[in-house]
Amino acid sequence: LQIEAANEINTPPQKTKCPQESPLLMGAVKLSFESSLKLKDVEKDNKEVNEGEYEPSDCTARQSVAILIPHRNRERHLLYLLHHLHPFLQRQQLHYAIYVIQQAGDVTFNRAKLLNIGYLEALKDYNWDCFIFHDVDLVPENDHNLYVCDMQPKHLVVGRNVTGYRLRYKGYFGGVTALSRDQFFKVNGFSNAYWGWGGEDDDLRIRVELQKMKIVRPPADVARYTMVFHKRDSGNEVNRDRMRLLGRTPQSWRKDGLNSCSYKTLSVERMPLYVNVTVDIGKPL
Ligand code: UD2
Ligand code: MN
Repeated sequence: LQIEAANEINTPPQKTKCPQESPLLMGAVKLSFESSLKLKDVEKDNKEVNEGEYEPSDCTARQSVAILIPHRNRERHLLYLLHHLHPFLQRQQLHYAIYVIQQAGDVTFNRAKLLNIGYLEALKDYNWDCFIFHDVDLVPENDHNLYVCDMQPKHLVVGRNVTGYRLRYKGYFGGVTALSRDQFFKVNGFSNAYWGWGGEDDDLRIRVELQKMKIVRPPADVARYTMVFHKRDSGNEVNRDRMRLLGRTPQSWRKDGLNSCSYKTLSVERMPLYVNVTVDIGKPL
């Protein structure tokens, strides 16, 4: 009797695994982009988020997911994304954290390198199962578009409002993708060599294909996004070298990627709704 009593006191209430399908999902939701929205409001709406991280209180999440957002000078887009993404991820009953990887200075933007850095830095906090590589301006419209990793690398953006919700081209792998820790490691991450706009997403597709992996996509009716309107940023001009770079990916991927990603971390700020990692990534050779 005494032993049983002791057990009752010492055993914490067992959380069971969250269900295969979350009961909290709502399907397609109406998105709002209010110009009056403030960071303080979004913080108030998301009190359960702690330094960008959240886990369900009543069950154990099936995956731990790091959301990586490359960023410079798109504060408004970031605010809209945080506003929608936190409740969206919570309805999916995930253990997650949001990382914003901020390129310091005004040298040409390098989305892919920032995402490599996000992967490396996030793994210093926790052994995340899954990584979502996420443009700052894309807001998911339907929470059945699950932010988890599959057996194969996953492309989550089949359609966007601005392109009539159709896949841009066969093999398109831009915008938002989900790769497990191992899948991303296996392809040596992104190339670090793409400065400016374009090509880095196709390069990652080639890496995935070289590993005999196959890109999967959710059904078109759920893999839908609204892209907040924007023009091409200054400092992110079209990369004229991208076709040449894409031609040599099969030769270069082993030595250009996670294993050659050099940078200087300038700060890691643990904000209420995200971890802000500011980095000096150098400049094009
Ligand atoms: C497309 C792809 C994107 C990437 C890009 C080419 C889609 C939906 N997206 O985006 O994934 O492959 O082409 O590089 O197809 N950013 C900043 N500040 C800047 C510049 C870029 O924060 O000054 C970040 C931000 O997260 C942005 C992303 O980089 O969403 C991609 O840049 P973009 O939105 O200007 O390019 P876009 O929409 O053509
Ligand atoms: Mn965009």
